[in-house]
Amino acid sequence: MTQDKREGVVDARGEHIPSSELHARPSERMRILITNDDGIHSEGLEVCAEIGRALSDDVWVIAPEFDQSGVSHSLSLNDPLRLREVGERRFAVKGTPTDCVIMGARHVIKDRPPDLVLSGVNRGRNAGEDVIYSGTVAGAVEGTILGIPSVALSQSYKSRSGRPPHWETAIRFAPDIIRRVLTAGIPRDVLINVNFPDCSPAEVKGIAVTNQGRNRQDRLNIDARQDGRGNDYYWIAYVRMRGLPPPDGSDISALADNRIAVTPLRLDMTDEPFMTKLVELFD
Ligand SMILES: [Mn+2]
Repeated sequence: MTQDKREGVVDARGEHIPSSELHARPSERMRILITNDDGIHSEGLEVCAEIGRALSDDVWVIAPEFDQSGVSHSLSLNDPLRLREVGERRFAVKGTPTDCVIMGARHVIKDRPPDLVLSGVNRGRNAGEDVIYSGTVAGAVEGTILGIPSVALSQSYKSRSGRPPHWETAIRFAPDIIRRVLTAGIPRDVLINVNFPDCSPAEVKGIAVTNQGRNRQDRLNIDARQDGRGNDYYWIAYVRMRGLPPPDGSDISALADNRIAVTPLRLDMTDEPFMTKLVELFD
């Protein structure tokens, strides 16, 4: 995106987006709300706070008490939200990432709501259909619904590798990516999903603007087991997939190529081409 006489921006297709359609530009002293889905004690949350502090000194952390990975956009309606102050500008909420963003923007810092929501950094990528299940992405979706520019951050890593994620890769590249995206301006009802590849900063091959890809459908399985008393129980299990995906402009193929995947996502999930067909069908 390029700036257009401060009246708006021109997007990648050369279309002009007026300023009224854009979120607020980064201010001198941005107020940043940090949340995640891995919980208040997760390493990635500290990584995200560090990324936030590289952008501003007004950083607030409001994150779930417990791991909320896979909760997607859950909203707690049947249980009370418990808010616990765990430090300066730092709170834990017994709830979901969505709850945390609402608690932040509408309660904890409602006197001056955040200029930016950062959600993550997730332990593991959120690419392809992961986006649908992801509590990390949901945190950024909620910020977007509330009219706040929002970015989801995820660090790819192989959970079975036995070594920690390359957090240094997210720390090294996230602040500049966020700064550049905010300067260009994020269209209203759009959020940015950033995935960092599973490699050291030196091995990163570049930044790719990507679409949301497709994971292999057969990778989710049920792992049936028995407990100590012979009763059946089950885990939803991911099956390891072999082979690299073909280069198709997606987040998944960019990550396989050690590139950072930057994907703009829309709140509006309407499929326009099929909508046109449906209109003909019901005409
Ligand atoms: Mn997670």
